[in-house]
Amino acid sequence: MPSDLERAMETLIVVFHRYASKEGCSTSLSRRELKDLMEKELSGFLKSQKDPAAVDRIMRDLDTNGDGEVNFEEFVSLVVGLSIACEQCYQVHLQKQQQKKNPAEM
Ligand SMILES: [Ca+2]
Repeated sequence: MPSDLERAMETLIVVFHRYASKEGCSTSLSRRELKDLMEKELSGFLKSQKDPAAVDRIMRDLDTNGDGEVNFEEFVSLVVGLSIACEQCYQVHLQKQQQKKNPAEM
C-alpha cells in the first residue's frame, strides 16, 4: 500500500502526463495544455486568475529552460509554490483555531 505522500507524488506524475500527452511533445506542457490543466485541476486555487495574460505570465515564469514548454521539473515548481502558499494559509488557520480554544493565552 502506498503512503499518502507516495500517492500524492504519483498523482502529480499522472496528472502532468494526462495533460502533456494531449498534443505535441508528450513529456511537456504546451501553453494550451498548461492553460487546460490550470483551469481543470487548479480552478479552486487560481479562481482569481481570470486574466488571460496570467497564463502567459505563469508560463514564462515556469519555463526556466526557455523552450516554450513546461516539463515535469518546471511544472513541479508551480505545485511547490502553490503548496507553500497554501501551507502559510493553513498555519494562519491553525493559529485562529488555537486562539478560539485558548483566548486567554493570546
Ligand atoms: Ca521548458
